[in-house]
Amino acid sequence: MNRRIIYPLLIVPLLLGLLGPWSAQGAFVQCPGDVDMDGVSDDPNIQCIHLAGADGFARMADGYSQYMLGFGLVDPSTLETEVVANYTLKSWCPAPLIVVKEGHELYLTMTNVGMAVRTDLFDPHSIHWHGFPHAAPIFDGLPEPSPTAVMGASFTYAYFAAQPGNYFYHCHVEASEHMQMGMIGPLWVTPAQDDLPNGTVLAGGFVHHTGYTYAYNDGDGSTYYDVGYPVQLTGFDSNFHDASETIQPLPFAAMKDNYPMINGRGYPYNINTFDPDAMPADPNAIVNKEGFISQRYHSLIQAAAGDKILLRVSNVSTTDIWAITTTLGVPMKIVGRGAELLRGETGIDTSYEVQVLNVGGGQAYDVIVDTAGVEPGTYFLHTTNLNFMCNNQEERGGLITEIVISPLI
Ligand SMILES: [Cu+2]
Repeated sequence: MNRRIIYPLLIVPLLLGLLGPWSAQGAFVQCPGDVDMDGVSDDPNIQCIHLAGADGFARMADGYSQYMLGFGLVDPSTLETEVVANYTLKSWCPAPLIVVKEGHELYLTMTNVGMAVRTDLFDPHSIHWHGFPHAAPIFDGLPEPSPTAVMGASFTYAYFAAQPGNYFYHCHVEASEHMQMGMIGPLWVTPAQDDLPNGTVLAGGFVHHTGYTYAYNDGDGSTYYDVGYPVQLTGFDSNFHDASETIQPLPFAAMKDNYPMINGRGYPYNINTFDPDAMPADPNAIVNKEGFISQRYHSLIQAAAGDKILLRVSNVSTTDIWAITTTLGVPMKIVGRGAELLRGETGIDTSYEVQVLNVGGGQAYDVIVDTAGVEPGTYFLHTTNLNFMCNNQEERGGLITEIVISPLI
């Protein structure tokens, strides 16, 4: 069946899903192709993800405990009746990384499990896939044309991942508030070119081998990379977060990030590579005041000399433009912007190289750093906005991370 026919038909059963939570039976997950009912689709072209919209806490790199809102990842084996109870205060900072293959379908269920700290509030939440092409308004997450999940309710968003690229998603309800509070996560669509048959010769004579990965369907291997990393640039304004926690008027006009972060942690917390899933718990783990590991992604960039590093950069700050650079001594090659390969309509290569990349709020870039010729050692990726290399009053923190180049073995 043609997809144009499938999608209008899909909307009806998904809308019926809105009725589910009213029966107070707990979360309502819709995962097409889940034949054995384990929460995972048995159709290899369908990916199901269940997120909990919640409040919670994060640990700033100077030790300060910060109240936040966010999304947590729900284990698909969780009983629907236990999602609200088990995922209260389990928000992640940033929200879980979602990776989808081009051509696959993503069914993203979001259950609003309420706010344990702000029991006076009844805010709904939504998911907005920022930059998603051809979004159906009903799945776009804007509170005006789209449903939003009130506390206790679930909503399943359906997407066809037609276009590879570096995206992010966030709650669009009271967006400047809920985004400042932390409801933002990275979302990547990997290109079909990754799955070409071994030995396929691309333009210019580039030979694809099984396991090769690319940022885009470039047709010539120009976006090939060996290792890829998220670089989510953001910041928390602790005055705003504290006002939210203590039920004070929110200082929107005075919003000012004083905890700049990469992937939800300031430096040097962000180079701590503890395993968040280790059992027993990793003694180096960064835990929040609830004893929960909410900051699960480190930012230590590791590569072997000669590797091409793909940095999936996004700026999700509600207040700041960030500029980043590295001390590697090689330029950053910008191959993608706004989830689009940098090519003109005639196919002309419009990628470019910079030493400093300016990233505005809501922008996303695909950056390739070629370490050929770089001596093994430890280097820095950092902001050139010197005032943002801090964790509030503590200097030499914030928007800094390390790049470790190891010798080629
Ligand atoms: Cu929200």
